[in-house]
Amino acid sequence: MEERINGTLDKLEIKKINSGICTGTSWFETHGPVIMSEDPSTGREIAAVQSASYDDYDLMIKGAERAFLEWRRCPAPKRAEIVRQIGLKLREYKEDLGRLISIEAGKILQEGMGEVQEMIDICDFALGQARMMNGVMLRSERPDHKMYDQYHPLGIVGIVTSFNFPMAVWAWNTMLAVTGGNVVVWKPSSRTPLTAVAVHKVISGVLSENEVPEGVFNLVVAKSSVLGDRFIEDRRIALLSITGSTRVGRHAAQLAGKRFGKVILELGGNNAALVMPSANLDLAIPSIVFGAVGTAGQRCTTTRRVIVHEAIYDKVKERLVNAYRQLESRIGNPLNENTLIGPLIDSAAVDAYKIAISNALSEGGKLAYGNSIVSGPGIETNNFVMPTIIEAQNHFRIVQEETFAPILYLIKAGSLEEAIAFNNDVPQGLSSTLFTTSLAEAEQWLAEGGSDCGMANVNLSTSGAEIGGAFGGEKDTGGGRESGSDAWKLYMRRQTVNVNYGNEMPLAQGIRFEL
Ligand code: UN1
Repeated sequence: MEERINGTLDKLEIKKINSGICTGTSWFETHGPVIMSEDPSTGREIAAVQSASYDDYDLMIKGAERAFLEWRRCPAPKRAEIVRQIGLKLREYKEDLGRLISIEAGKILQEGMGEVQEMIDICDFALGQARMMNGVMLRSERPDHKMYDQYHPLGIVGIVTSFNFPMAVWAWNTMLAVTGGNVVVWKPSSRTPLTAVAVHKVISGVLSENEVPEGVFNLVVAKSSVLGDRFIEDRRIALLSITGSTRVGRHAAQLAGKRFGKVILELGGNNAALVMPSANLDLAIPSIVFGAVGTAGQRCTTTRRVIVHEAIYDKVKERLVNAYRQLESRIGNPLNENTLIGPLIDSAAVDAYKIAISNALSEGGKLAYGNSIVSGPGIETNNFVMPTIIEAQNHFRIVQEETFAPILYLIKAGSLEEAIAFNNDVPQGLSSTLFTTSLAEAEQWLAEGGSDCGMANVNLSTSGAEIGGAFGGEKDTGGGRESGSDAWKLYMRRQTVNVNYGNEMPLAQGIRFEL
């Protein structure tokens, strides 16, 4: 195992101590504290990053400002040609990068590689989008006037990512932003800095071969105590895309709001799966299990609540518990092929798991399965937890919260209407799903009185969204959208253009103003 890890680090050119700033192909000498990255599965130190000081960051931003002036003049399809080549490089390094995600974030290899695939997919998406970043011709009410809208780049786009998707979220934002003519500054989670360093090593060849100006693709690894608020407050950052907890997002939105900074927020979820009596349980049960325990419950799209019609409640409970039993032998090192559930990211996450379970039980919840720290052969740290099912009620304080751990609350509902009301009766509004074979129920769920979430599914998991759709959610999830559909527009400055090609001065609204 140790050899395989070292092999991956070597291939990705991860050194013992790495610089915390990259501007494309150059790496700065950085002056902030050293951040050591640890493997959550083994507790072993992987490698370190010498993080950036504020002055290092400032220098980098000055370069990004200069790069923007050049990059914005490069035609979008030419910019996307770089993105296309990045996509090819990512294909080449898919397994290595996927393995590094497993090592540093603890995700199973399948999910690590799936994450790299998301990056490849968004490269392809952005490539197509490059020739379709269209505005529309609008109808002027005035003779000899032309009116249309067009989309210009904003400038520097700041991207703050979380440990649980340490590469893909950067790619969703970056590929659209740079195709649109922006430059990006990526601040990854301090818990997963090496994946960010590795991505930059992998793409640097493409950037140098194509003579992409330094300062278009920037990476800054910095402690939040050094750069957190100052990054958000920095007027030079035209748009901030932030993925993280609702608490972090609320704080950032308030700070950015003071300077009217644009933000895309992708915050906490509290995603429910509704199960109706007509549901195909052979499909529903594995979908719920994947949603609830995938990435050890550390996705913002993780299924946290199962809201089951009372007529099938006991059956669904029994089948879920049986499925969970089969998972016991599948918890372990995420690099092993047999593993379906890796570790939580750190001991604080394990504490949050324990506290949430104890709160749920003290509020009247009933443990149906789990509630233990996993130990045994091959388990080297206390970061592995047993996926847990608790019978609960929707209004429990703990059920209303997002705990980043594999805890599933089982909730009984008397009707579809009640189940929908429960789905919506939480502060968050990211993802949701309904299992049914009734067309009427499915349409009721998708109608304006149905799910209030940014994503509403029928007969598939709450997690594992494709990049082609707009990703994000409402309420405490922050309202942002990233990735597919027309999310590219959020990275652009919309400009409405009016041209008078006549010799008269007709005023809108028929106003007469004669000298
Ligand atoms: C996240 O957890 O921050 O839909 C992103 C999914 C993934 C992305 C999750 N495609 O589960």
